[in-house]
Amino acid sequence: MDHRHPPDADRGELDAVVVGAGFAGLYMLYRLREMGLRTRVFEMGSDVGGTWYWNRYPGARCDSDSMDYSYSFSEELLQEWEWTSRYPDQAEILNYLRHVADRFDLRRDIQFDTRVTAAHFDDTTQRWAVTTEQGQHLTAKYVVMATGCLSAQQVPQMPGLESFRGDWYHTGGWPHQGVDFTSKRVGIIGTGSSGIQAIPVIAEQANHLYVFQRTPNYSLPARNGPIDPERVRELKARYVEYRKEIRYSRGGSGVPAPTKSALEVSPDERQRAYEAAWARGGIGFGSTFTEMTINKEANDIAAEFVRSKIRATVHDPEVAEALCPYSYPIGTKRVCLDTNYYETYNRPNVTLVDLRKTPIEAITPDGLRTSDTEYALDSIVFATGYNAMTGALLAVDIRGRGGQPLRERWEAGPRSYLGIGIAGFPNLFTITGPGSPSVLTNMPVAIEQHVEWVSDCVAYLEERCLATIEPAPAAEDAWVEHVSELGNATLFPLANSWYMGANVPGKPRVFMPYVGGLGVYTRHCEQIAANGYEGFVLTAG
Ligand code: NA7
Repeated sequence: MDHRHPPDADRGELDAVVVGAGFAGLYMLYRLREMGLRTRVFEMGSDVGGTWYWNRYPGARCDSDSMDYSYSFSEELLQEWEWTSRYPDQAEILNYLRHVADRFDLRRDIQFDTRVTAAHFDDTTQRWAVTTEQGQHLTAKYVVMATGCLSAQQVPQMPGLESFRGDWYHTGGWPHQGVDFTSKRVGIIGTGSSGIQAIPVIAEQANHLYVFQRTPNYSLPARNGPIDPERVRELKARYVEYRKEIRYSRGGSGVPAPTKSALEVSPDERQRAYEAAWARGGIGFGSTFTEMTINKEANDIAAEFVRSKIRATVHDPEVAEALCPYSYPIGTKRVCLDTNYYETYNRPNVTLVDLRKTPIEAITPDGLRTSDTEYALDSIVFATGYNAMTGALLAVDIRGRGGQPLRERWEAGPRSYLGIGIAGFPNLFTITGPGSPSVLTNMPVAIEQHVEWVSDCVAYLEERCLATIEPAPAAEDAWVEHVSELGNATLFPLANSWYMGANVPGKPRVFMPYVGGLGVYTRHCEQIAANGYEGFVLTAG
Protein backbone atom coordinates (compact mmCIF):
# COMPACT_ATOMS: atom_id res chain seq x y z
CA MET A 1 0.00 0.00 0.00
CA ASP A 2 1.26 3.49 -0.80
CA HIS A 3 1.47 4.98 2.68
CA ARG A 4 1.40 8.56 1.37
CA HIS A 5 -2.23 8.33 0.44
CA PRO A 6 -4.28 6.63 3.10
CA PRO A 7 -7.41 5.02 1.65
CA ASP A 8 -9.68 7.40 3.55
CA ALA A 9 -7.82 10.54 2.40
CA ASP A 10 -10.92 12.16 0.97
CA ARG A 11 -13.01 11.89 4.08
CA GLY A 12 -13.17 15.43 5.46
CA GLU A 13 -14.82 14.85 8.83
CA LEU A 14 -12.50 13.69 11.55
CA ASP A 15 -12.54 13.43 15.30
CA ALA A 16 -8.95 14.50 15.65
CA VAL A 17 -6.16 15.99 13.61
CA VAL A 18 -2.62 15.51 14.83
CA VAL A 19 0.11 17.68 13.33
CA GLY A 20 3.49 15.92 13.19
CA ALA A 21 4.60 12.28 13.13
CA GLY A 22 7.59 12.35 15.45
CA PHE A 23 7.71 10.81 18.92
CA ALA A 24 4.67 12.84 20.01
CA GLY A 25 2.43 12.48 16.96
CA LEU A 26 2.95 8.73 16.65
CA TYR A 27 1.99 8.02 20.22
CA MET A 28 -0.92 10.48 20.08
CA LEU A 29 -2.29 8.63 17.07
CA TYR A 30 -1.89 5.32 18.86
CA ARG A 31 -3.86 6.57 21.87
CA LEU A 32 -6.63 8.35 19.98
CA ARG A 33 -7.11 5.40 17.69
CA GLU A 34 -7.27 3.08 20.69
CA MET A 35 -10.24 5.16 21.86
CA GLY A 36 -11.92 4.65 18.51
CA LEU A 37 -11.51 8.24 17.32
CA ARG A 38 -11.16 8.89 13.60
CA THR A 39 -7.74 10.47 13.60
CA ARG A 40 -5.45 11.70 10.84
CA VAL A 41 -1.84 12.74 11.27
CA PHE A 42 -0.35 15.26 8.87
CA GLU A 43 3.40 15.18 8.47
CA MET A 44 5.62 17.48 6.41
CA GLY A 45 8.30 14.85 5.90
CA SER A 46 8.03 11.78 3.69
CA ASP A 47 8.31 9.43 6.63
CA VAL A 48 7.85 9.29 10.39
CA GLY A 49 10.55 10.49 12.78
CA GLY A 50 10.20 14.27 13.21
CA THR A 51 13.52 15.64 14.50
CA TRP A 52 15.19 12.33 13.67
CA TYR A 53 13.84 12.38 10.14
CA TRP A 54 15.32 15.83 9.42
CA ASN A 55 18.53 15.94 11.45
CA ARG A 56 20.83 13.70 9.42
CA TYR A 57 23.95 15.83 9.71
CA PRO A 58 27.25 14.03 10.32
CA GLY A 59 27.55 13.02 13.97
CA ALA A 60 23.84 13.53 14.79
CA ARG A 61 23.21 11.69 18.00
CA CYS A 62 20.98 11.90 21.03
CA ASP A 63 22.35 13.25 24.32
CA SER A 64 20.10 11.02 26.41
CA ASP A 65 20.91 7.49 27.47
CA SER A 66 19.36 5.12 24.95
CA MET A 67 17.68 3.05 27.67
CA ASP A 68 15.70 6.19 28.61
CA TYR A 69 15.09 7.40 25.06
CA SER A 70 12.09 5.38 23.95
CA TYR A 71 8.42 4.78 24.57
CA SER A 72 7.37 2.89 27.67
CA PHE A 73 3.70 2.29 26.84
CA SER A 74 4.31 -1.21 25.48
CA GLU A 75 6.24 -3.60 27.68
CA GLU A 76 6.89 -5.93 24.74
CA LEU A 77 8.39 -3.06 22.76
CA LEU A 78 10.49 -2.01 25.75
CA GLN A 79 11.81 -5.51 26.26
CA GLU A 80 12.38 -6.42 22.63
CA TRP A 81 14.06 -3.32 21.27
CA GLU A 82 17.86 -3.46 21.46
CA TRP A 83 19.96 -0.32 21.30
CA THR A 84 23.57 -0.68 20.26
CA SER A 85 25.26 2.31 21.93
CA ARG A 86 25.12 4.34 25.11
CA TYR A 87 23.62 7.24 23.13
CA PRO A 88 21.63 6.28 20.05
CA ASP A 89 22.56 7.94 16.78
CA GLN A 90 20.10 9.51 14.35
CA ALA A 91 19.82 6.44 12.11
CA GLU A 92 19.11 4.12 15.01
CA ILE A 93 16.41 6.37 16.49
CA LEU A 94 14.80 6.77 13.09
CA ASN A 95 14.80 2.98 12.69
CA TYR A 96 13.18 2.69 16.08
CA LEU A 97 10.40 5.13 15.17
CA ARG A 98 9.84 3.38 11.84
CA HIS A 99 9.62 0.10 13.71
CA VAL A 100 7.02 1.60 16.07
CA ALA A 101 4.98 2.93 13.15
CA ASP A 102 4.97 -0.50 11.50
CA ARG A 103 4.53 -2.54 14.63
CA PHE A 104 1.40 -0.63 15.64
CA ASP A 105 0.20 -0.19 12.06
CA LEU A 106 0.23 3.60 12.38
CA ARG A 107 1.10 4.58 8.82
CA ARG A 108 -2.39 4.06 7.41
CA ASP A 109 -3.60 7.16 9.28
CA ILE A 110 -0.60 9.34 8.49
CA GLN A 111 -0.55 11.59 5.47
CA PHE A 112 3.07 12.37 4.60
CA ASP A 113 4.50 15.24 2.54
CA THR A 114 1.73 17.44 3.85
CA ARG A 115 2.12 20.72 5.66
CA VAL A 116 -0.79 22.00 7.74
CA THR A 117 -1.09 25.70 7.00
CA ALA A 118 -4.13 26.73 9.06
CA ALA A 119 -6.42 25.61 11.85
CA HIS A 120 -9.40 27.86 12.55
CA PHE A 121 -11.97 27.25 15.27
CA ASP A 122 -15.55 27.66 14.13
CA ASP A 123 -17.63 29.14 16.96
CA THR A 124 -20.88 27.86 15.49
CA THR A 125 -20.01 24.24 14.84
CA GLN A 126 -17.43 24.11 17.67
CA ARG A 127 -15.08 22.29 15.33
CA TRP A 128 -11.69 23.08 13.90
CA ALA A 129 -11.30 23.71 10.18
CA VAL A 130 -7.88 22.49 9.14
CA THR A 131 -6.24 23.41 5.83
CA THR A 132 -3.18 21.86 4.24
CA GLU A 133 -0.73 23.34 1.75
CA GLN A 134 -2.12 20.92 -0.81
CA GLY A 135 -5.51 22.61 -0.46
CA GLN A 136 -7.24 19.93 1.58
CA HIS A 137 -9.95 21.11 3.97
CA LEU A 138 -10.92 18.97 6.91
CA THR A 139 -12.81 19.46 10.11
CA ALA A 140 -12.09 17.93 13.47
CA LYS A 141 -13.28 18.22 17.03
CA TYR A 142 -9.73 18.08 18.39
CA VAL A 143 -6.42 19.37 17.11
CA VAL A 144 -3.18 18.18 18.64
CA MET A 145 -0.03 20.08 17.77
CA ALA A 146 2.79 17.53 17.96
CA THR A 147 5.09 19.80 16.02
CA GLY A 148 8.22 19.55 18.17
CA CYS A 149 10.16 22.09 20.19
CA LEU A 150 13.14 22.34 17.84
CA SER A 151 11.75 21.96 14.35
CA ALA A 152 11.53 25.44 12.83
CA GLN A 153 15.00 25.92 11.34
CA GLN A 154 16.77 29.24 11.65
CA VAL A 155 18.97 30.28 8.76
CA PRO A 156 20.24 33.74 9.69
CA GLN A 157 19.68 36.58 7.27
CA MET A 158 23.17 37.09 5.94
CA PRO A 159 23.68 39.36 2.98
CA GLY A 160 24.88 37.55 -0.12
CA LEU A 161 23.71 34.02 0.68
CA GLU A 162 21.81 33.83 -2.62
CA SER A 163 25.03 34.65 -4.48
CA PHE A 164 27.03 31.76 -2.97
CA ARG A 165 28.22 29.42 -5.74
CA GLY A 166 28.90 26.46 -3.46
CA ASP A 167 26.43 24.29 -1.56
CA TRP A 168 24.93 25.23 1.75
CA TYR A 169 22.99 23.20 4.28
CA HIS A 170 21.17 23.63 7.58
CA THR A 171 21.84 20.80 10.02
CA GLY A 172 18.09 20.39 10.56
CA GLY A 173 17.38 19.84 6.85
CA TRP A 174 20.25 17.62 5.83
CA PRO A 175 20.12 15.89 2.42
CA HIS A 176 19.03 12.29 2.80
CA GLN A 177 21.68 10.99 0.47
CA GLY A 178 24.37 12.52 2.73
CA VAL A 179 27.08 15.00 1.77
CA ASP A 180 30.63 14.12 0.81
CA PHE A 181 33.01 16.81 2.06
CA THR A 182 36.15 15.02 0.85
CA SER A 183 38.69 17.57 -0.42
CA LYS A 184 36.25 20.44 0.24
CA ARG A 185 36.87 23.71 2.06
CA VAL A 186 33.98 23.81 4.49
CA GLY A 187 32.73 26.61 6.73
CA ILE A 188 30.42 25.84 9.64
CA ILE A 189 28.51 28.60 11.40
CA GLY A 190 27.32 27.80 14.91
CA THR A 191 28.72 25.95 17.88
CA GLY A 192 25.59 24.68 19.66
CA SER A 193 24.82 20.98 20.10
CA SER A 194 24.47 20.38 16.36
CA GLY A 195 27.71 22.17 15.43
CA ILE A 196 29.62 20.50 18.24
CA GLN A 197 28.50 17.05 17.07
CA ALA A 198 29.14 17.76 13.39
CA ILE A 199 32.51 19.55 13.63
CA PRO A 200 34.71 16.55 14.60
CA VAL A 201 33.13 14.36 11.90
CA ILE A 202 33.31 16.94 9.11
CA ALA A 203 36.90 17.77 10.11
CA GLU A 204 37.91 14.18 9.42
CA GLN A 205 36.62 14.42 5.89
CA ALA A 206 37.13 17.98 4.74
CA ASN A 207 40.26 19.40 3.23
CA HIS A 208 39.88 22.31 5.63
CA LEU A 209 37.18 23.22 8.13
CA TYR A 210 36.62 26.80 9.30
CA VAL A 211 34.49 27.03 12.43
CA PHE A 212 32.73 30.39 12.73
CA GLN A 213 32.00 30.75 16.42
CA ARG A 214 29.95 33.57 17.89
CA THR A 215 29.50 32.28 21.43
CA PRO A 216 31.57 29.42 22.83
CA ASN A 217 29.59 26.65 24.50
CA TYR A 218 30.24 24.43 27.48
CA SER A 219 30.65 20.94 26.10
CA LEU A 220 31.06 17.77 28.13
CA PRO A 221 32.53 14.49 26.91
CA ALA A 222 29.76 12.06 25.93
CA ARG A 223 31.98 8.99 26.35
CA ASN A 224 29.80 7.17 23.92
CA GLY A 225 30.46 3.52 23.21
CA PRO A 226 28.71 0.19 22.87
CA ILE A 227 25.84 -0.18 25.30
CA ASP A 228 26.80 -1.93 28.52
CA PRO A 229 25.05 -5.35 28.44
CA GLU A 230 25.12 -5.59 32.23
CA ARG A 231 23.24 -2.31 32.57
CA VAL A 232 20.73 -3.44 29.93
CA ARG A 233 20.08 -6.67 31.85
CA GLU A 234 19.72 -4.79 35.10
CA LEU A 235 17.26 -2.26 33.68
CA LYS A 236 15.27 -4.78 31.66
CA ALA A 237 14.69 -6.81 34.81
CA ARG A 238 12.58 -3.92 36.08
CA TYR A 239 12.11 -1.80 33.00
CA VAL A 240 8.46 -0.83 33.39
CA GLU A 241 8.99 0.13 36.99
CA TYR A 242 12.16 2.04 36.14
CA ARG A 243 10.40 3.96 33.39
CA LYS A 244 7.58 4.87 35.80
CA GLU A 245 10.17 6.12 38.27
CA ILE A 246 11.91 8.41 35.80
CA ARG A 247 8.63 10.10 34.91
CA TYR A 248 8.67 11.43 38.46
CA SER A 249 12.32 12.48 38.32
CA ARG A 250 13.46 16.00 37.67
CA GLY A 251 14.74 15.51 34.14
CA GLY A 252 12.92 12.38 32.98
CA SER A 253 16.06 10.28 33.01
CA GLY A 254 18.00 7.93 35.24
CA VAL A 255 20.59 10.57 36.18
CA PRO A 256 20.68 10.42 40.01
CA ALA A 257 19.52 13.59 41.79
CA PRO A 258 22.33 15.42 43.60
CA THR A 259 22.20 15.66 47.35
CA LYS A 260 25.01 18.02 48.27
CA SER A 261 25.81 21.62 47.50
CA ALA A 262 29.15 22.36 45.82
CA LEU A 263 29.62 25.03 48.46
CA GLU A 264 29.31 22.72 51.45
CA VAL A 265 32.14 20.36 50.52
CA SER A 266 35.91 20.90 50.52
CA PRO A 267 37.64 22.02 47.30
CA ASP A 268 39.30 18.57 47.12
CA GLU A 269 36.03 16.69 47.39
CA ARG A 270 34.50 19.00 44.79
CA GLN A 271 37.36 18.43 42.38
CA ARG A 272 37.15 14.66 42.83
CA ALA A 273 33.39 14.70 42.20
CA TYR A 274 33.74 16.81 39.04
CA GLU A 275 36.62 14.64 37.79
CA ALA A 276 34.52 11.51 38.34
CA ALA A 277 31.55 13.04 36.49
CA TRP A 278 33.83 14.15 33.65
CA ALA A 279 35.25 10.63 33.41
CA ARG A 280 31.76 9.07 33.38
CA GLY A 281 30.68 11.46 30.63
CA GLY A 282 27.20 12.68 29.81
CA ILE A 283 24.83 15.29 31.16
CA GLY A 284 25.17 13.87 34.68
CA PHE A 285 27.96 16.44 35.19
CA GLY A 286 25.27 19.09 35.76
CA SER A 287 23.82 17.01 38.58
CA THR A 288 27.07 16.56 40.50
CA PHE A 289 25.91 19.13 43.05
CA THR A 290 22.56 20.65 43.86
CA GLU A 291 22.45 24.25 42.85
CA MET A 292 24.42 24.69 39.65
CA THR A 293 21.68 26.64 37.87
CA ILE A 294 20.50 28.70 40.83
CA ASN A 295 23.65 29.81 42.64
CA LYS A 296 26.21 31.89 40.76
CA GLU A 297 29.09 31.03 43.09
CA ALA A 298 28.48 27.28 42.69
CA ASN A 299 28.02 27.77 38.98
CA ASP A 300 31.31 29.65 38.63
CA ILE A 301 33.17 26.69 40.14
CA ALA A 302 31.61 24.21 37.70
CA ALA A 303 32.19 26.56 34.76
CA GLU A 304 35.85 27.02 35.69
CA PHE A 305 36.29 23.25 35.90
CA VAL A 306 35.08 22.89 32.30
CA ARG A 307 37.29 25.78 31.16
CA SER A 308 40.29 24.07 32.79
CA LYS A 309 39.51 20.95 30.73
CA ILE A 310 39.33 23.01 27.53
CA ARG A 311 42.73 24.57 28.30
CA ALA A 312 44.20 21.15 29.05
CA THR A 313 42.89 19.69 25.79
CA VAL A 314 43.51 22.39 23.18
CA HIS A 315 47.21 22.84 22.43
CA ASP A 316 47.16 26.43 21.15
CA PRO A 317 46.48 28.62 24.20
CA GLU A 318 44.91 31.37 22.10
CA VAL A 319 42.46 28.94 20.47
CA ALA A 320 41.74 27.36 23.86
CA GLU A 321 40.91 30.76 25.34
CA ALA A 322 38.63 31.60 22.43
CA LEU A 323 36.77 28.33 23.08
CA CYS A 324 36.27 29.09 26.78
CA PRO A 325 32.79 30.38 27.59
CA TYR A 326 32.63 33.24 30.11
CA SER A 327 29.62 35.29 29.12
CA TYR A 328 26.88 33.17 30.70
CA PRO A 329 26.62 30.59 33.50
CA ILE A 330 27.10 26.92 32.64
CA GLY A 331 23.80 25.11 32.10
CA THR A 332 21.82 28.22 31.22
CA LYS A 333 22.26 27.39 27.54
CA ARG A 334 21.75 23.76 26.67
CA VAL A 335 24.98 22.01 27.69
CA CYS A 336 26.44 20.05 24.77
CA LEU A 337 27.84 16.53 24.72
CA ASP A 338 30.67 15.76 22.36
CA THR A 339 33.06 13.19 21.03
CA ASN A 340 36.49 14.77 20.44
CA TYR A 341 35.14 18.30 20.01
CA TYR A 342 37.93 20.23 21.72
CA GLU A 343 40.55 17.75 20.42
CA THR A 344 39.46 18.61 16.88
CA TYR A 345 41.01 22.09 17.24
CA ASN A 346 44.43 20.40 17.45
CA ARG A 347 44.07 19.22 13.86
CA PRO A 348 46.05 21.14 11.26
CA ASN A 349 43.02 21.33 8.93
CA VAL A 350 40.73 23.11 11.43
CA THR A 351 40.63 26.86 12.02
CA LEU A 352 38.54 28.59 14.65
CA VAL A 353 37.26 32.00 13.62
CA ASP A 354 36.15 34.10 16.58
CA LEU A 355 33.20 36.15 15.35
CA ARG A 356 33.25 38.30 18.48
CA LYS A 357 36.51 39.78 17.17
CA THR A 358 35.78 39.61 13.47
CA PRO A 359 32.03 39.42 12.75
CA ILE A 360 30.60 38.01 9.54
CA GLU A 361 29.93 40.79 7.03
CA ALA A 362 28.59 38.81 4.11
CA ILE A 363 28.42 35.56 2.25
CA THR A 364 30.21 36.04 -1.05
CA PRO A 365 29.99 34.04 -4.29
CA ASP A 366 33.16 32.20 -3.25
CA GLY A 367 32.84 31.97 0.49
CA LEU A 368 32.36 34.16 3.51
CA ARG A 369 33.76 37.54 4.48
CA THR A 370 34.39 38.59 8.05
CA SER A 371 35.51 42.06 9.07
CA ASP A 372 39.13 41.18 8.32
CA THR A 373 39.34 38.15 6.01
CA GLU A 374 37.63 36.54 3.06
CA TYR A 375 37.43 32.76 3.44
CA ALA A 376 37.20 30.72 0.24
CA LEU A 377 34.64 27.95 0.82
CA ASP A 378 33.09 25.17 -1.22
CA SER A 379 30.35 24.45 1.30
CA ILE A 380 28.70 26.24 4.19
CA VAL A 381 26.95 24.43 7.03
CA PHE A 382 24.47 26.42 9.08
CA ALA A 383 24.35 24.86 12.53
CA THR A 384 22.41 27.93 13.60
CA GLY A 385 19.55 26.35 15.49
CA TYR A 386 15.81 26.83 15.63
CA ASN A 387 13.01 29.18 16.41
CA ALA A 388 12.51 27.00 19.45
CA MET A 389 9.30 26.03 21.20
CA THR A 390 6.97 28.53 19.51
CA GLY A 391 8.34 28.57 15.93
CA ALA A 392 6.57 25.48 14.63
CA LEU A 393 3.30 26.35 16.39
CA LEU A 394 3.20 29.87 15.01
CA ALA A 395 4.14 28.66 11.53
CA VAL A 396 0.55 27.39 11.35
CA ASP A 397 -2.15 30.07 11.15
CA ILE A 398 -4.02 29.03 14.28
CA ARG A 399 -7.16 31.02 15.17
CA GLY A 400 -9.31 30.42 18.21
CA ARG A 401 -12.64 31.74 19.39
CA GLY A 402 -13.80 34.87 17.57
CA GLY A 403 -11.11 34.28 14.94
CA GLN A 404 -8.32 35.39 17.27
CA PRO A 405 -4.93 34.55 15.79
CA LEU A 406 -2.51 32.73 18.08
CA ARG A 407 0.24 34.91 16.58
CA GLU A 408 -1.54 37.94 18.04
CA ARG A 409 -2.26 36.25 21.35
CA TRP A 410 1.42 35.36 21.75
CA GLU A 411 2.84 38.62 20.49
CA ALA A 412 4.49 39.37 23.84
CA GLY A 413 5.50 35.74 24.38
CA PRO A 414 3.73 32.38 24.65
CA ARG A 415 0.86 32.06 27.13
CA SER A 416 -0.42 28.63 27.94
CA TYR A 417 -1.89 26.64 30.81
CA LEU A 418 0.49 23.80 31.67
CA GLY A 419 2.06 24.12 28.22
CA ILE A 420 -0.91 22.00 27.04
CA GLY A 421 -3.88 24.30 26.43
CA ILE A 422 -4.46 27.92 25.46
CA ALA A 423 -7.37 30.07 26.70
CA GLY A 424 -9.69 30.87 23.81
CA PHE A 425 -8.45 27.89 21.75
CA PRO A 426 -10.84 25.07 22.70
CA ASN A 427 -9.88 21.44 22.14
CA LEU A 428 -6.44 22.47 20.89
CA PHE A 429 -3.60 20.72 22.65
CA THR A 430 0.12 21.36 22.40
CA ILE A 431 2.44 18.45 23.17
CA THR A 432 5.37 19.70 25.24
CA GLY A 433 4.33 23.28 24.57
CA PRO A 434 5.92 26.38 26.13
CA GLY A 435 5.25 26.41 29.85
CA SER A 436 5.87 22.66 30.24
CA PRO A 437 9.16 20.99 31.27
CA SER A 438 9.79 19.83 27.68
CA VAL A 439 13.29 20.78 26.54
CA LEU A 440 14.68 20.67 30.08
CA THR A 441 13.91 16.95 30.19
CA ASN A 442 14.51 13.76 28.28
CA MET A 443 11.89 14.39 25.59
CA PRO A 444 10.24 10.98 25.04
CA VAL A 445 9.38 10.77 28.73
CA ALA A 446 7.87 14.27 28.78
CA ILE A 447 6.05 13.48 25.53
CA GLU A 448 4.48 10.30 26.90
CA GLN A 449 3.27 12.14 29.97
CA HIS A 450 1.64 14.82 27.80
CA VAL A 451 0.11 12.43 25.31
CA GLU A 452 -1.40 10.33 28.07
CA TRP A 453 -2.74 13.38 29.86
CA VAL A 454 -4.29 14.69 26.65
CA SER A 455 -5.81 11.35 25.69
CA ASP A 456 -7.27 10.91 29.18
CA CYS A 457 -8.70 14.40 28.86
CA VAL A 458 -10.24 13.61 25.47
CA ALA A 459 -11.69 10.37 26.90
CA TYR A 460 -13.20 12.38 29.77
CA LEU A 461 -14.94 14.70 27.30
CA GLU A 462 -16.14 11.86 25.08
CA GLU A 463 -17.51 9.80 27.96
CA ARG A 464 -19.51 12.79 29.20
CA CYS A 465 -20.54 13.98 25.73
CA LEU A 466 -18.89 17.34 26.38
CA ALA A 467 -18.21 19.68 23.49
CA THR A 468 -15.14 21.65 24.50
CA ILE A 469 -12.37 22.15 27.01
CA GLU A 470 -10.05 25.16 27.27
CA PRO A 471 -8.13 26.87 30.05
CA ALA A 472 -9.85 29.54 32.11
CA PRO A 473 -7.96 32.82 31.49
CA ALA A 474 -7.25 33.23 35.21
CA ALA A 475 -5.71 29.75 35.45
CA GLU A 476 -3.60 30.43 32.39
CA ASP A 477 -2.42 33.77 33.81
CA ALA A 478 -1.51 32.15 37.10
CA TRP A 479 0.44 29.38 35.33
CA VAL A 480 2.34 31.83 33.13
CA GLU A 481 3.19 33.83 36.25
CA HIS A 482 4.32 30.68 38.08
CA VAL A 483 6.53 29.51 35.18
CA SER A 484 8.10 32.93 34.97
CA GLU A 485 8.65 33.22 38.75
CA LEU A 486 10.37 29.85 38.83
CA GLY A 487 12.51 30.76 35.82
CA ASN A 488 13.46 34.12 37.31
CA ALA A 489 14.65 32.45 40.51
CA THR A 490 17.33 30.65 38.47
CA LEU A 491 20.36 31.78 36.49
CA PHE A 492 18.67 30.92 33.16
CA PRO A 493 17.64 34.49 32.30
CA LEU A 494 21.32 35.52 32.33
CA ALA A 495 21.96 33.77 29.01
CA ASN A 496 20.97 34.78 25.50
CA SER A 497 19.64 31.31 24.85
CA TRP A 498 16.92 29.80 22.75
CA TYR A 499 15.16 28.98 26.04
CA MET A 500 14.77 32.77 26.30
CA GLY A 501 13.88 33.26 22.64
CA ALA A 502 17.07 35.32 22.40
CA ASN A 503 18.40 33.60 19.26
CA VAL A 504 15.60 34.87 17.04
CA PRO A 505 15.68 38.56 16.13
CA GLY A 506 12.54 40.31 17.43
CA LYS A 507 11.29 37.35 19.48
CA PRO A 508 10.05 38.37 22.95
CA ARG A 509 12.55 37.62 25.70
CA VAL A 510 10.66 35.14 27.87
CA PHE A 511 11.98 32.04 29.61
CA MET A 512 9.70 29.45 28.02
CA PRO A 513 10.09 26.06 29.70
CA TYR A 514 8.81 25.10 33.16
CA VAL A 515 11.88 24.69 35.34
CA GLY A 516 10.26 23.00 38.36
CA GLY A 517 11.04 19.47 37.16
CA LEU A 518 9.07 16.79 35.35
CA GLY A 519 8.12 14.90 38.52
CA VAL A 520 6.55 17.91 40.25
CA TYR A 521 4.86 18.90 37.01
CA THR A 522 3.48 15.39 36.37
CA ARG A 523 1.95 15.24 39.84
CA HIS A 524 0.44 18.68 39.34
CA CYS A 525 -1.14 17.61 36.03
CA GLU A 526 -2.50 14.45 37.66
CA GLN A 527 -4.08 16.51 40.44
CA ILE A 528 -5.68 18.85 37.94
CA ALA A 529 -7.25 15.93 36.08
CA ALA A 530 -8.34 14.25 39.33
CA ASN A 531 -10.11 17.48 40.29
CA GLY A 532 -12.24 17.38 37.13
CA TYR A 533 -9.80 19.45 35.05
CA GLU A 534 -9.38 22.26 37.50
CA GLY A 535 -8.58 25.56 35.83
CA PHE A 536 -10.23 24.48 32.58
CA VAL A 537 -13.68 25.46 31.31
CA LEU A 538 -15.72 22.58 29.92
CA THR A 539 -18.85 23.08 27.87
CA ALA A 540 -21.72 20.73 27.13
CA GLY A 541 -22.48 19.58 23.60
P1 NA7 B 1 21.66 26.18 18.98
O1 NA7 B 1 21.97 25.54 20.26
O2 NA7 B 1 20.64 27.26 18.96
O3 NA7 B 1 23.04 26.73 18.40
C1 NA7 B 1 23.07 27.60 17.31
C2 NA7 B 1 24.46 28.11 17.13
O4 NA7 B 1 24.48 28.95 15.97
C3 NA7 B 1 24.97 28.96 18.27
O5 NA7 B 1 26.33 28.73 18.45
C4 NA7 B 1 24.71 30.38 17.77
O6 NA7 B 1 25.52 31.35 18.35
C5 NA7 B 1 25.03 30.22 16.32
N1 NA7 B 1 24.41 31.25 15.50
C6 NA7 B 1 23.09 31.46 15.31
N2 NA7 B 1 22.90 32.51 14.49
C7 NA7 B 1 24.14 32.95 14.17
C8 NA7 B 1 24.60 34.01 13.36
N3 NA7 B 1 23.75 34.82 12.75
N4 NA7 B 1 25.93 34.19 13.26
C9 NA7 B 1 26.77 33.37 13.90
N5 NA7 B 1 26.40 32.35 14.68
C10 NA7 B 1 25.09 32.15 14.80
O7 NA7 B 1 21.19 25.12 17.88
P2 NA7 B 1 21.62 23.61 17.71
O8 NA7 B 1 20.98 23.11 16.46
O9 NA7 B 1 23.08 23.44 17.85
O10 NA7 B 1 20.97 22.89 18.93
C11 NA7 B 1 19.59 23.01 19.20
C12 NA7 B 1 19.17 21.99 20.21
O11 NA7 B 1 18.97 20.73 19.56
C13 NA7 B 1 20.15 21.66 21.26
O12 NA7 B 1 20.19 22.57 22.28
C14 NA7 B 1 19.69 20.30 21.72
O13 NA7 B 1 18.60 20.42 22.61
C15 NA7 B 1 19.26 19.67 20.47
P3 NA7 B 1 25.01 32.20 19.66
O14 NA7 B 1 25.12 31.25 20.80
O15 NA7 B 1 23.57 32.58 19.36
O16 NA7 B 1 25.90 33.36 19.72
